[in-house]
This record gives sequence, structure tokens and C-alpha cells, in this order.
Amino acid sequence: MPNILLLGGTTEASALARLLANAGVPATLSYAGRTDNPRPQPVPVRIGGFGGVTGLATYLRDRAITHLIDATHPFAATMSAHAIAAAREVGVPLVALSRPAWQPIAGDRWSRVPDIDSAVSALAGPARRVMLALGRMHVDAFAAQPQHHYLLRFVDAPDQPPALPRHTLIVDHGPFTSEGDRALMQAHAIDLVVCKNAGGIGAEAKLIAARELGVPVLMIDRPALPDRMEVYRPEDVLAWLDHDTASGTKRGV
Ligand code: 3Y8
Ligand code: NAP
Repeated sequence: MPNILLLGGTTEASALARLLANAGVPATLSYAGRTDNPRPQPVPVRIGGFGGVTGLATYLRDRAITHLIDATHPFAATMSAHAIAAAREVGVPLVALSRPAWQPIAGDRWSRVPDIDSAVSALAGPARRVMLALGRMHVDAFAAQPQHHYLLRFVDAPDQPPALPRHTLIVDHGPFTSEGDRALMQAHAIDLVVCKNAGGIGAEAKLIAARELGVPVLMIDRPALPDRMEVYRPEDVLAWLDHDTASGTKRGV
């Protein structure tokens, strides 16, 4: 019988957890513990770091995990690198459930930068009204460009106000709708959206809204990740599990 560890924190991870629960496949979904009230899941949940690669390898062994599924966000590069290393060390099959990077389409006004620091540098210049849709972890870096008015959206209320002299803070968590994001951008007269190339549907709303409003987007490309098996649909993970389990049975005979 498989025993899955699912590294979560994305819309697709939650969809996969529902499929695994419906299929009666034993699985545990893991959150880092970054937010106060993570979405309840239909499978058991564990919350908190593992303690690096060593901690994750120990967890895999102690819990007799048979398959590791990395369904974390494309910018959770450290977790994904640890998953590859620990899975290899313990000999547990690993598959990543990721999302194709967004590509600009007709009507999009994107400029791309390789990382957060380049996005900060790209904001040099006269004051603008910027929707900084990056969450909380990187917001302080933008204090280097204090001239803008920033519209911020965090999952949880911060302990102290962000270090940006001019900002409006919204506390909300997605998935968001394009109607909602369009109204938000109009209400705050946004003239630039800064975001990560997360892919998927849960964060796409602001891109659709920006396209409709003709608002330019500063798109931060994903960090590079080591090679791993990747699928893009929760159903493909089940197929991978069936295939691996079946071939395992043959091996087991
Ligand atoms: C803790 C779990 C689900 C998963 C939903 C997806 C969609 C909504 C859109 C904007 C962009 C952002 C942010 C975002 C989205 C989904 C997905 C996604 C972006 C939760 C969640 C956790 C987190 C962590 C959080 C980060 C932050 C990033 C906000 C739960 C809600 C900006 C990424 O305050 C903090 O420290 C928040 C940190 C990492 C990035 C950052 O730098 O601040 N996500 N987001 C997970 C854990 O503890 O392991 O609380 O339920 C999950 C989701 N956030 O099941 O429905 O699939 O991507 N999350 C980005 O994409 O740019 C918001 O505002 O438009
Ligand atoms: P990260 O920088 O890649 O990871 C930093 C450390 O956080 C990891 O080394 C690990 O700690 C712990 N960690 C990360 N994800 C974990 C998980 N699912 N379960 C247990 N521990 C985890 O990760 P991050 O960018 O902070 O993302 C944290 C979580 O938020 C992930 O679940 C991710 O899917 C979700 N998320 C992130 C973003 C984003 O923009 N980064 C967007 C949406 C959702 P140890 O070393 O102690 O094991």
C-alpha cells in the first residue's frame, strides 16, 4: 500500500489531496506553516519545516514514505531542492506537480526580470501606483524604491506595518477572480503590476485584469530548479503512482 508525503501550499496540491482522499490512498499533506489558517485538507496535515535535507530524509524513513510528491509553488526553490536530495538519499520515488510558466498573449504588456532584486531595480524612476502582488516575504526589498504608492496583498495581517512609506495593505488569500482584481486595480488606479511567474490558475486573475485594463506587468521569472520528473495535472500524479506501484509489484514478485 502506498504511503504518500505531499508537499503542498498550492491550488494544485489541494486538488491532488482531494483525488488521493477519494481514491483512499494514504497521504499526508505538508505545509511550511507560513500562514495562520491554511486551507483545511481532506487528508492528514503536518505543519512546519523538516529541518533541512537531513530532517526530510529522516521523516521519509521514519514514516516509511513510499512516494514523495512535490506540489509546492515554483518559487519554493529551497523546498524543491531538498525534496530532490532527500528522495535520492532515501531511494523514494519523487514526482513534482508543477504548473507551466505563464506566457504573454496578445494584449499583454509584460517586461520580464530574472529575480526579485532585478524587479526592485526596474522600479527606479518617477512615482507610480504599483500593485505588488508578491505577498509578504519580499516586500521589504522594495523600500529601496520608496517613491511609489504600493498596493500590497498579504495572506495574513503583518505584526508591524510594511517598511514602505506609501502603501495600502489588503489582507486576503486567493484563489482570486479577474473581476475582483480588475475592480481592485481600478479602485487604486494601478498603473503597474509586479508579480512572480507562478503559473497555475490561483494567481492568474491579476494578469487577466491587467490585460483587460491595459496595465503593464513586471513579471519575475522562476528560480532555476535541479532536474526532476514533472507533471502538470493532479490526474497525472495518480497515473504515475499506479504505474510505479504496478512496476513495483512486478519488482516485488
Ligand atoms: C502557506 C496555504 C490552496 C492554495 C492557494 C497558487 C494559488 C492562492 C496566489 C496575489 C498573489 C503569493 C502568495 C499566492 C497565491 C494560491 C495558493 C497562492 C500569491 C497559501 C498558503 C500558504 C501560502 C504562502 C504564501 C507566501 C506568499 C505566497 C501569497 C494556505 C495561501 C504572493 C505567491 O505571509 C506569508 O509569509 C506568505 C508567504 C509564500 C509569497 C510571499 O513571498 O509572501 N504564498 N499561500 C503554505 C505553507 O505554509 O506551506 O494558507 O492555505 C497558498 C496559495 N497561495 O490550497 O488553495 O496555487 O499559487 N500566495 C505568488 O504566486 O506570487 C498571491 O496576491 O495576487
Ligand atoms: P522555500 O523557501 O522553498 O522553503 C524554505 C523552507 O521552508 C524549507 O527549507 C522547509 O524548511 C520549509 N518548507 C517549505 N515548504 C514546505 C512544506 N510544504 N512543508 C514543510 N516545510 C516546508 O519555501 P517558501 O517559498 O517559503 O514556500 C513555503 C510554502 O508556501 C510552500 O508550501 C509553498 O508551496 C507555499 N507557497 C509559496 C509561494 C511562494 O511564492 N514562494 C507561493 C504560494 C505558496 P526545512 O528546511 O526546515 O525543511
